[in-house]
Amino acid sequence: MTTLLVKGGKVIGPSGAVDADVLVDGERIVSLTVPGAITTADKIVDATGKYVIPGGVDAHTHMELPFGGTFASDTFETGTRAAAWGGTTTIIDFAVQRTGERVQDGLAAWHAKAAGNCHVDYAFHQIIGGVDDDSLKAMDALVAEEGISSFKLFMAYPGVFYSDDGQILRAMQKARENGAMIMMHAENGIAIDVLVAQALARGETDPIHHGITRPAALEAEATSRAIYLAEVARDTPLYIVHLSASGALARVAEARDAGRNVFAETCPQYLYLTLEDQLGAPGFEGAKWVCSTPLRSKHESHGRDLWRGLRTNDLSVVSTDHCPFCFKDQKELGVGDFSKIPNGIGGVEHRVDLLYQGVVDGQLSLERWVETIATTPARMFGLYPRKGVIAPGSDADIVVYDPNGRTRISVETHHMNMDHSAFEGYEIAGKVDTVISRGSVLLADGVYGGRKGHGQYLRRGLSQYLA
Ligand code: DUC
Ligand code: ZN
Ligand code: ZN
Repeated sequence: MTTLLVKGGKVIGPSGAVDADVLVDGERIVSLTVPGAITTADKIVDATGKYVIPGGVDAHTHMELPFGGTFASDTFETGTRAAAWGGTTTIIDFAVQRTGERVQDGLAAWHAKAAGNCHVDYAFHQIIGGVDDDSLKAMDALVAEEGISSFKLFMAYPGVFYSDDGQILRAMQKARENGAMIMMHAENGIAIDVLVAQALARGETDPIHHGITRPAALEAEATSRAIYLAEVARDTPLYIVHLSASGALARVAEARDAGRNVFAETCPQYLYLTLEDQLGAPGFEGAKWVCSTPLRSKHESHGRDLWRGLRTNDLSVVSTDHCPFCFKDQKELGVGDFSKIPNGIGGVEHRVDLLYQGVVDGQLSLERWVETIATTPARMFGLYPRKGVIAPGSDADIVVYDPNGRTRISVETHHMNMDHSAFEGYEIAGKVDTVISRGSVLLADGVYGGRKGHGQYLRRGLSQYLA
């Protein structure tokens, strides 16, 4: 087998930073040694002056998601290639069961989209769009046979993905039996639809009204309800996706303080972007930032509280909710009616960099950066220690990160299949230098050497993060 040595770098792990060389044999890491102990290998990557971190694990992406009359614009091929460019070597995408469809058929459709097309390894969560006897039975089969141990339910989007409280409770009870994690889109969609209809009747059609009609209180209310329902289902593990607001965070923190198996992720857009500055951009421009949960007001405490939540582990994971739509022809479906703008922001390429900027800004330690972008998502969703850590026996998914490099985010240079960037012009004081996936060098010296079909489907176990 081919050996590869990553030498001279500072390896960042859960217990801190150590100067170590990393030896890879084939697809696996075989050892960490004192610097200079091994001098020969088939290939040598010089990481002197750089950080050596586990490949990023993005636990929330939507390649090719059908939504709002169109499809998310990244395929598994383009989206996983962009992920690789940005230092993410594992994605967990959401297979979709739409109301009226069999869960197994939705899953098979997702395998067909992804198989043979991915540049990095991939796994699936399953969206349950119709909780009934059949889909509940399917949940057992997916956990036992398919390596899918997490199920997303929606308290929003009535008529599309929405589950009512009784359906949610039934799915939670099922998860309590089979050990799965329930992932929740926590917004009160019934109340939101009333606010949307009232806004449109008043002629309020611009993109900013997407945010105004999805107030933070309705995220906090749904988060609280989900936490109570999970308690009734005998403390089913619950993971709140794309948490964006202080009130919802406070509900999660309370539950965690009480020792509950309640977790949450946030996304870079909620840490950096706001209702006023992006969603409120002049004319129809704000459509680029229409996503749900929405961007929040800069005049409230959300951004500051989310960074704090990442430090205190009330927020355990940073994912992207990567769901790109082009401005032309896709976002434009909502000209004159914000409710018809497809919901989603693309960012799978930028999460590792944007969170490193949090280290530079003093918001996160180096260890916490690695935990939130790689180690904890791997543990949360049953991929550890194969993924998320630099350790003997783990997959050789390694990123060399250059703290002296610079990254400028732009549609001109990104690799996602989008005609704009949600983070246009952002400058990061760091740079993804080298990306290795299962021992194969995908990116080095600015040259991409990955290929579609390299990425393999990962069967996941149960969460390894439970109290
Ligand atoms: N939110 C989005 O912004 N896009 C897709 C689905 C979702 O919940
Ligand atoms: Zn969602
Ligand atoms: Zn999502």
